[in-house]
Amino acid sequence: MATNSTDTTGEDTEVTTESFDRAWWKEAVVYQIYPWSFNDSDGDGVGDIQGIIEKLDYLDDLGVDVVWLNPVYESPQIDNGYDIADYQAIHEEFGTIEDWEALLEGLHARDMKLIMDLVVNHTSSAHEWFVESRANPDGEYGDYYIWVDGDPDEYPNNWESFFGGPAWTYDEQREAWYLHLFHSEQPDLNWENPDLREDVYEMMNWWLEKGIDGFRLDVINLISKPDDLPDGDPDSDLWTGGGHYINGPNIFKHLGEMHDRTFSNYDTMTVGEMATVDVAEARDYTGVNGPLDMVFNFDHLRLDFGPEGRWDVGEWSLVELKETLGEWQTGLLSEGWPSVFFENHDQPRSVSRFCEDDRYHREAATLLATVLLTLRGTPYIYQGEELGMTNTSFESLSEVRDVDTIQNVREEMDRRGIETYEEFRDVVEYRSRDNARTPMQWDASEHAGFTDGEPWMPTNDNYEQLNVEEERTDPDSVWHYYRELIDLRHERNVLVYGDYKDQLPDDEAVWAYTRWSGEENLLVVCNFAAEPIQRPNPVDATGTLITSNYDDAPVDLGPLELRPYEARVYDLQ
Ligand code: TEU
Repeated sequence: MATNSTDTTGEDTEVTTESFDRAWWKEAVVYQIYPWSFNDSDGDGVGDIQGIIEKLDYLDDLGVDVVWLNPVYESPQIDNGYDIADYQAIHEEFGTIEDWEALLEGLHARDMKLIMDLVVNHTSSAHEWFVESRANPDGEYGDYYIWVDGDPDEYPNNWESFFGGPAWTYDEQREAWYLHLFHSEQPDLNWENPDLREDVYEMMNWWLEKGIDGFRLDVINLISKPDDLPDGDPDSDLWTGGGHYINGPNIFKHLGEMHDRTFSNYDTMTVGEMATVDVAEARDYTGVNGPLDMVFNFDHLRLDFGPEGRWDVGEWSLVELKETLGEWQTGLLSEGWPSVFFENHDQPRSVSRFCEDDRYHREAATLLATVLLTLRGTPYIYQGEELGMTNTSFESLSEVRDVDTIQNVREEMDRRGIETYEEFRDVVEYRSRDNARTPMQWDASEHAGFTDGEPWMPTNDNYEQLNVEEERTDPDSVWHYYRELIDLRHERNVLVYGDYKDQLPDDEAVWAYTRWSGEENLLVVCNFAAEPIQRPNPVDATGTLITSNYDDAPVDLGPLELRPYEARVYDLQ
């Protein structure tokens, strides 16, 4: 972890674990901004940095502490910015470096911090390094990517791309294969090359010198590939080949070096996105000697995969969700630090996914807010989640913009013999990353106040009722509840650092957990069912209500009569 970023002036507590070392990034609430869809200031239909600047007071009012900005670097935008052509330039549609500097200044002036998205598993094929690399194998950049000579009719191995199809493309110019774990225009960098590593560190230090407060590191546990590039196991790997390069052979060496050469010299926070990672590995990544502050893991967001995988909808159960998230709550107690999130730009909207987004929309969205903001770890709110934004609909595949959905859906339909989009529509509408990418809903005016032009992607139909303006005037809204819970988290350190215990692990409808530290002891109770439910008091204690998503919840803790999606937080005596 970034050791010099840890403030060890923590209050005395009975527990003396490393996790009780205080740090600003443990106490922070993070808000994720997807620049494509946040706010368009110039009417071209695409969000931009000036648009974000216009909304800084909005973020300040909500009470968040850190902004994670999805990639804004120069890019052909095949994968909405995750294909970077120049790490040190801003994509023209988003603005200029001066705009970006004004954004950083505006955030810092409001005591908020900024973390940038670091995408260094791959670049765009338009990056100068790749252009040079394919043109000149013996030149300076010849070895910056993963090239394999060989027969153009024979793939170097059976690895699959995350976006469907083989992870290899034959390049006619260099007459060799190159690896791309994502799109063919996102070639993977060769982290075994020390010159590449130096260039990456130099670029990271350039951003750190500009005053940023950290990085979200894109698919960072994929960067180390074994030299011999062996075949993967199609039966046991989530992505064929993944067993060889997920947490690959030199991952700790590379990340340790990166840590030492870059962010450990600054007061930063770092969060590594991990394709798959278990709790023990996460402890190694985020513990005392680990290179990162925290990781994103996706175990809880795979519970609803069907037998055919991600492009199949399966049944998830609350018992499994509690078990999965609970393991991360308790497993990173004495070492390491968890992150907590239900949404990001790659995931469907949580209220549509885990609850229901019509009848009890407000109750369901606030129930999820309660969990997000009262679990242990740093919470991440994705833009629009604070309104309870919902999944959208796609009449046909041509309405889908996301390259991951388009490629995977075509391949899956082919593989499974599904002939028409209609037959597959429910799955696409449930799972597509585009669900998270519809424009932010600011008000009831045309295109939800996101743009004066034609938006790059249509707004969700429900924007006239579900928008910031509406919710800010309604004291009972999802937005106001988020604000209240963010305040509560800031006031009560037990919510940040306290221990976690599930009081009813086998209950199929109620999630009831305690959080305690020193003298403070809290109980959170959430009814995940769309109907009323009765339960005895889950703890042997009395308690006083702190907050609830129903305004007439009883003040004293006793036997529980919970209404649909009711959530309550109690102080225990
Ligand atoms: O995501 C990695 C990744 O695994 C997703 O693409 C995946 O499709 C999703 O999590 C569902 O499992 C990161 C970025 O967040 C994503 O937007 C990029 O497309 C991807 O890396 C490539 O840079």
